[in-house]
Amino acid sequence: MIKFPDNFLWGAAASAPQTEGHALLNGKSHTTWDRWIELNPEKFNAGQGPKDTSNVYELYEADIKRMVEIGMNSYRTSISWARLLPDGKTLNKEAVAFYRDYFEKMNQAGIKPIINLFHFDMPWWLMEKGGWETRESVDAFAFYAKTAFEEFGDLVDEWATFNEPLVHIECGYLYGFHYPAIVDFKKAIQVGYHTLMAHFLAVKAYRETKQKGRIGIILNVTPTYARSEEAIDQKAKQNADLLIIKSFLDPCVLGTIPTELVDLVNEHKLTPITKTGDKEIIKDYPVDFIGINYYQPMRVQAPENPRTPAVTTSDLFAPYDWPEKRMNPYRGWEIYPEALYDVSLMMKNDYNNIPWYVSENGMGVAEEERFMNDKGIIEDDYRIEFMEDHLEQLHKGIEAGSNCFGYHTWTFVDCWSWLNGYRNRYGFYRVDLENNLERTLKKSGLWYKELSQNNGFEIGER
Ligand code: BGP
Repeated sequence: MIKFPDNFLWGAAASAPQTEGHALLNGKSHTTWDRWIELNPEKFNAGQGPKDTSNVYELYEADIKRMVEIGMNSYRTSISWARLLPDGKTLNKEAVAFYRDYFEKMNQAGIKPIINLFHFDMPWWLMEKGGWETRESVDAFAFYAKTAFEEFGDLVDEWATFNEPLVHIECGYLYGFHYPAIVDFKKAIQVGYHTLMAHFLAVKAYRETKQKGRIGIILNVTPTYARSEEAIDQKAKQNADLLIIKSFLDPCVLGTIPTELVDLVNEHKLTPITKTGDKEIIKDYPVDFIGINYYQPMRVQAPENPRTPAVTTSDLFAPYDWPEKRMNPYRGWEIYPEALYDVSLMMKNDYNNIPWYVSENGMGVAEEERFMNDKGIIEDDYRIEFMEDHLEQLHKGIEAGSNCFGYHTWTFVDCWSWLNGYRNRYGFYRVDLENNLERTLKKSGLWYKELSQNNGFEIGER
């Protein structure tokens, strides 16, 4: 039997844009997602957009009961910036009432809310001005963060500023999966820098408004694995570590942007515009904890024909396709639980053993109705196996002294996923799109209940 530390957080994560629905109702203004589907519906799987998400706006009370039913003691979701402050300045009273009731009901049910401020959902009014490309976005975000702390700080003890900031940077400015879907490395770095400063000004606002809880950031990082020990592959690893791992972890935890990263960015003529005083803010406002979303490892090799200055990240490090990899074929992601042990050690050894938790881990599978038994329950043993394998590695990391305080899965109820719509399902509860968004428990939900009740599980039982 492996046992996790006392008071371990067992729960799941989601986000406002992926669950709330009511995307253009109740005073909410457009985000980039709401606008993008109007402009380019063909980009979205089955034309499914944020309007079609699982209607938590109306169903949250019943959903909270479902959380309790499967033994969750915590839940992360986000506030929608465009709902709380539709024009960036004016408070939407209806949104305040909605979120207050949502968070209050969670607390009453013994579900600790962990509330995140930004999950890829840039308000359209700000995007029209350049979004994270402009410094204005940093101040606008700080105002939003301060408003959220003031409105909900009495109900929420755990806050996060951003979910996976690298994703809106890479997917929006390098890889084409998020609006504005352009390829511009220099803009990507500027967007990254402004995101980082927005994070810091939010933490500053948190400290200045003297909140009672903790604030952190959710990052998708793991150690990088290089193809070989050869110098060229190691150089690629070093570049990836700087851009993907250390770019946020170092300033957020250690209070500095690594000099090697500054040199790399300067060498490739990607230097962002900064402001006097930024360095001091970075030094003065470290986070209290880190959330780590982990799905797949990052494997790299030396790029074949790198350009200088680099035009995109593949000029600095190329993806490496490890021949021995195990795959989740639906999502196209490698399954490598061992990385959770490595990340535990990385947090312990390189980041002062700061408190951290697994803020997302899970397995997206398409057409899950194939696995439905005659009682209508989806027998998702693959998901249970996936999570047990990861938990075993995490447990090893905790035994080695890493300061991990919880494990959240992605996700609780099947949810909408950006361009992929409802193709891949991740939930402990199935959502029936044809039948009023009805939720049905999957086998993994029952397993999770047992896991959290026992605060552990029997290895090799299955
Ligand atoms: C993470 C995001 C989530 C979620 C998840 C699953 O990167 O934080 O928003 O979507 O990945 O990935 P996907 O939905 O792309 O299958």
